[in-house]
Amino acid sequence: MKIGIVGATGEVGRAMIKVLEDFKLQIDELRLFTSKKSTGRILTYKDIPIETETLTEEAMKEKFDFLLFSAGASVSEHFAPIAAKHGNIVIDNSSAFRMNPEIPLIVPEINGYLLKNYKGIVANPNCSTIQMVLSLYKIHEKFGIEEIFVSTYQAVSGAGHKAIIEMEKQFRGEKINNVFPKQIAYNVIPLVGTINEDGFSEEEHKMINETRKILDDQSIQIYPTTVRVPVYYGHSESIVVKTKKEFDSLSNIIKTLKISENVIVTDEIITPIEVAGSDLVYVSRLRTIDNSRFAFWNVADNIRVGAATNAVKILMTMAGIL
Ligand code: 11C
Repeated sequence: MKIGIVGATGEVGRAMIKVLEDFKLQIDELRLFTSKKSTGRILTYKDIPIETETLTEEAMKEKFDFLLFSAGASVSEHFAPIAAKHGNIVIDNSSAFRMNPEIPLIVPEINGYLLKNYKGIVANPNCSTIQMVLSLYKIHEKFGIEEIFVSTYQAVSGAGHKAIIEMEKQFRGEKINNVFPKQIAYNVIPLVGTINEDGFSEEEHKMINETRKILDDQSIQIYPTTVRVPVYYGHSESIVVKTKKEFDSLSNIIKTLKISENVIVTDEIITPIEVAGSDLVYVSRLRTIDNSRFAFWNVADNIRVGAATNAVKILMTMAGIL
């Protein structure tokens, strides 16, 4: 396979290289594209050094088996259609095409079947959405979800490498505030992304709209509050779900969660630092409120489960190896 990664030096781009290694794909050629600023850096794939090259329209017109994009929405908006027009499959981690009705928004375990015979641009969902729907898709299939109340505790890596640097500088006492609207070190910020006219943030809108599209159900009511916390890797979510059908007992919920692919249900208390580097979603603190409402704590690596691993699983689904 010939694969290209656009945005290769970013948090997600680097994780994509690592996930391709970990999943032991047969890759004949791996090309790493970046902005001019990051061109010429040496990254390694299976200990092989690869020099990053500048992203150009010409490069996107070459024939690739797959192009993985993670360089922000404006880069995707410009370059992904050029690549797709030239017959390439683009798996795009930005928000650029997610809500486009023509473009599939995919979590392979849930709706990978939509990729059968599909070519063109495929959208990879937002990190906080992916880990939530992975825990809930079987519950939705079995009991129907009416409402989801979710508060997130999102790691700084979700905002990119510069966000990590900003947090570290603040921990060292530097007064710097370029990425986040408030100090993140020793603090929490109840806003991820910009705020919309309706009072909900961009991240909250993503959780609402993307969940409905992936679960293919516009009737699900979702009430998110997205919060940034001073954690390096791993988003956590406190989730309360109301189902349409009664589930009778907690054991029915546990049984259903246990058949959800790549989800671990545990009695232990799971924290983000413990799941960094994992490709699984961890459900803990599970409890019922009544026969149609339950609550849990949902944790996953935002860069792997929430971005790179999902993108590589899309690739593997389309290549017929998953
Ligand atoms: C964060 N969820 O944690 C965001 C990052 O639409 O893919 C992911 C942005 C996106 O800041």
